Order: sequence, then structure tokens, then C-alpha cells
Amino acid sequence: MLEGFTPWPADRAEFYRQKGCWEGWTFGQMLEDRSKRYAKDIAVIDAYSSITYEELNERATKLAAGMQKLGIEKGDRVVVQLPNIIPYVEVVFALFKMGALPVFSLPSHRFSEISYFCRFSEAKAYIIPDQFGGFDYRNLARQVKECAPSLKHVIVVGDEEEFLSFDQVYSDEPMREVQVQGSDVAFLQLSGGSTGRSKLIPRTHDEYMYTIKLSVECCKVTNQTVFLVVLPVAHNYPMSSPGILGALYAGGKIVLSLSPSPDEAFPLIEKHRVTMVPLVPPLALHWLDVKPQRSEDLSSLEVILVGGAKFSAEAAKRIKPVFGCKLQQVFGMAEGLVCYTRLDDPEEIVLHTQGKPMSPFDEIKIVDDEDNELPVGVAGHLLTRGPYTIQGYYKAPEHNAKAFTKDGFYRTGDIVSVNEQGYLTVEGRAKDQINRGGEKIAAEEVENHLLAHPAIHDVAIVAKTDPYMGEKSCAFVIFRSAVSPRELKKFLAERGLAAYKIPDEFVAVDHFPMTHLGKVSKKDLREWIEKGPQLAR
Ligand code: OOB
Repeated sequence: MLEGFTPWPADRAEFYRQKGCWEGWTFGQMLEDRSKRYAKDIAVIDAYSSITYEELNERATKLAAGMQKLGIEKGDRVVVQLPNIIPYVEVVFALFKMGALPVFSLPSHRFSEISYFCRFSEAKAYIIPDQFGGFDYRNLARQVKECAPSLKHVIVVGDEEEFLSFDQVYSDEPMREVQVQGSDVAFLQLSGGSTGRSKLIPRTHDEYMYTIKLSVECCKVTNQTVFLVVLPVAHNYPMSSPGILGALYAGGKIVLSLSPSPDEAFPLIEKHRVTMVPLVPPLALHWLDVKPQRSEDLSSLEVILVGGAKFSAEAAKRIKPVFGCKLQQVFGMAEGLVCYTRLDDPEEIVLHTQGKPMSPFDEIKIVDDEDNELPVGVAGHLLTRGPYTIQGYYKAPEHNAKAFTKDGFYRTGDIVSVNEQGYLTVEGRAKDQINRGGEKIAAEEVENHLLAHPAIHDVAIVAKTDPYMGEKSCAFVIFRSAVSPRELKKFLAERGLAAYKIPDEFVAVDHFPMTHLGKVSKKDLREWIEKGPQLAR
């Protein structure tokens, strides 16, 4: 078993197996099976080419054989930082077949994040594009290599310079057979985080396959589905809710877009007759606003999924009239629990709730600050446990003791109410996090970076309501000496922090409001910013 992984208690594991949730099937086996069933059908299309099921399976096997030759073994970790391109799908399945673990990072991550993921997971390899979005990942790899001694290989899709060329990793020699089991950890996913750095989330084949199977059912994915991905494909949402894995499970077709912009996405919808697309709320709002001015034929769309952050009922109402398709709300988390509104739910439910859990074995508790359960309809902290919600973060015993109850419920940090029919409505958040249009920022991580600046005495970062992004991040700062927001943003970028984590706004204050326990009251700070900076002195 992977060191640092918290297994399910034996009795619950047995229960989930007995109930047929965990079937002992791996993602490598799933692709083998689908490559026979849907051999000549197109599996993935990207900006450059397309690939059939048979070809995808063959290439993933050759890549696995090549990575084995490089000395990558079962259980080894490989940080994958690729944009929405076919090689991403090949790499992920190659690693699944070998039993090596992808560590999923986003193209927007920089030195601060990547060096940490490589070091913390003791990654053996790091897979990157040469350049993407005007950024040269080879320069990042050079820096990361300096401080991550475990890293033996950097594999580059494109011009490899001094590193290994992705195209040359494929091997014609047979892949060495590896025993990968359903109960093995398949990959490490990133958490949004609320304390310090992102935690890594170990997910097993068994339980993740179960989420795929259920998502395919809830979203009615079939081999006729054309699934467009405009969000970063490595994120848990476009990966599994129902995501690219759901599309492949069902024999559908994936279309990968390098950008979420309507200029790129709308022509793809028209050309490939896309039926389903997952969006985050700011993107859904943008697409809603521009659609009336566009000439592309988007009539193939059947379902737009919206999740990752709260989608307002007013915006939700506009999906059907503007796009002529259904809205499906999704409330999920990389740690596990996923809720969907169902495609045949009444409008009232689809517009006003974030859905209900996928599995009959998902357990939900809504509790007060002292963990007392609250009556139906009353908002409180959401705790959850079930066949696909993790039992612990990777190598994080201290954090796990706080993030999970003694009987294995995950403390989501979300404030939620549940109605009589079991549908959840997200009412707020207790965790110290900013949800910037679906991108999660752990306040403490950014605060720690800012505290390293000599002009800053103290800092507290909170969410500020934004009509478009839902939330933006606002840093309240007690300065020692004057420094401009521009300089601070530059300082953070130079420390290698991903751009989305850099505060949108800085507000100078001479003190922080305190709670009666003597902690900075972020609740009061949020009120200050909503009432206008003039109150924030
Ligand atoms: C998804 O996953 P993560 O891990 O990036 O973020 C999880 C958190 C939740 O705890 C909640 O705070 C927020 O994102 N969230 C929502 C939401 N969906 C996620 N808050 C309000 N309304 C929603 N619909 O974001 C994720 C994973 C799988 C599927 C969908 C989203």
C-alpha cells in the first residue's frame, strides 16, 4: 500500500465491495476494454489531431513501456502539468496501466507549487509542454530540478531542449506486466486547500471508477456524447464529473479546447456537434452574455453542467432560453462527494439547489459549531462520508486529525442546507479559502508569501463579492513602510506563485478587527470590504 495513504476501515471497505460499489476494476483495464468495444471510434480530438480508442490504448501502452524503460515503477509519482491536448490523456492512461501515480497540477502553477508537489510527493518524473500560454515550462523545470532531488526525468511535449522528448519515450518493446489492483491508489489530486499549501488527495481505482460509473448515469453520458473540455482537464471536475473519464467509460468522444473563450469553444461546438460541456459560473455568465451576438450553431448542446462555485438562480434561469439546452448543477470536491441535479428534476430544484449526492451510500450530516446535528433545512457545516470520499490526505496526519471526524466523516468546510428530498443548497463557507470563480485559493498560503515581504507587518486575505467571478481576493495589509500593490503583485509572481492566487486588491489598514478569542476576525474584514474601503481605514 502507498505510504501516507489512509485506508478505509476494513468493515466499511467490505460493505462497499459487497454493495457492488467497488468492483476491483482499474482504469488501465477500462481503456483496454473500451478499445476493443469502440476500436475505430474517435476517442479524443484536440487542436492538432484526433485519436481512436484503439490508438489511444496502443499509444498509452507504448508510452508505459517507454516510461518503464526509464525506470518508472509501480507506485512512483509523476507530476503531470499539461494543457488540454491528447498527450495528456495518453500520459494519464500510461501511468494508470503501470500503476504509477500522476500528480495532477494545473498549467497555471508555477515554481512555488510545482517545486512543492515534486518534493512532497518525491516525484520521479515531471511532464510538461515546451511552452503554453506564453510561458516556457522548460525554464520552470530547470528551476524545479535544482531543488527536487528525487526528480530523475523531465519529459517535454514539443521541443525538448536538454530534456527528454515525449515522442521518443514511446517504446515498441512490450510493456512489462504489472499487477495493478482496484484497491491501489490511482493518482494524487490537488485539494483547494485552506491551511498552508495544497494537500494531495489519494484516490483509488475502485472508488474513482465508482464515481465515474455514477456520474455517467446521473449525466446520461452515452457513446453518442460529444464532451467538450474548456476548463483545465487535470481538474477533478472536468476529469470525472462526468469528465473525460466518464466520456471514455461510455464510449463517447472528447473534444479538448486550449481555451475557454467563445472564439475557440463555439466553433468547436458547431464543428463537432458537442452535446455536453462543464463550465464554472464566470464562464457560464460570459457565454450567456456573448451568445446572442454569435453566429455559430450551438443547437447540438444538450446539457451544460455548472459547478465549482455557486451559480446564482438568476443566471441559472438564463441557460435554457439562451442555449436551448438543459442545465445540470454540480457540487463536488476533489476529496470525494459529488452532487448533481438530475436531468429530469423540476425547474425549481435545478435552479435553486446544487443537487443531491450521487450514491445511496453517501452519508451527509449538517452540524453546528459543536458538531451537533441540525434539523432538516437549517444551514450548517457539511460533513460527509461514503464509498468515494477519502479517509485522509496524503502524508498529512496532523491535518487529517482536524479535517476528519473520528468516525471518518470529512469536514468539507462548506455551509450547506439540505431539503426534505435530500437536495443540497450551498449557503456559504467556513474554510479560510477564496473561491475565485471555481479556482480555490488557500488564504494562508498567500498570506505566508506576503509576510516574507519586508514592508509588510501583517496581512489577512478574504473574499470580496464580485458580480462576475463570484469572489475575488482582497488582502488587508498592515504596512511597515509604503509599497504599491503593483510591486506586491510582482513580488508574488517572482516567488513563483500561480497568477490566480495573487490578490486582486490590497487595502492598507492600521489594525485588524479581532474575535473575542484574539484571532483576526475575517468575518469583520469581509464586512469592511463589502461596505467599501473607506470604512477600512
Ligand atoms: C470542485 O472541486 P474542488 O476540490 O476544486 O473544490 C471543492 C469545493 C467545495 O468544497 C465547495 O467549496 C466548492 O468547491 N464548490 C461549490 C460548488 N462546487 C464546488 N460551491 C458552491 N456551489 C457549487 N456548485 O470544485 C468540483 C469537483 C467535482 C465536481 C465539481 C466541482
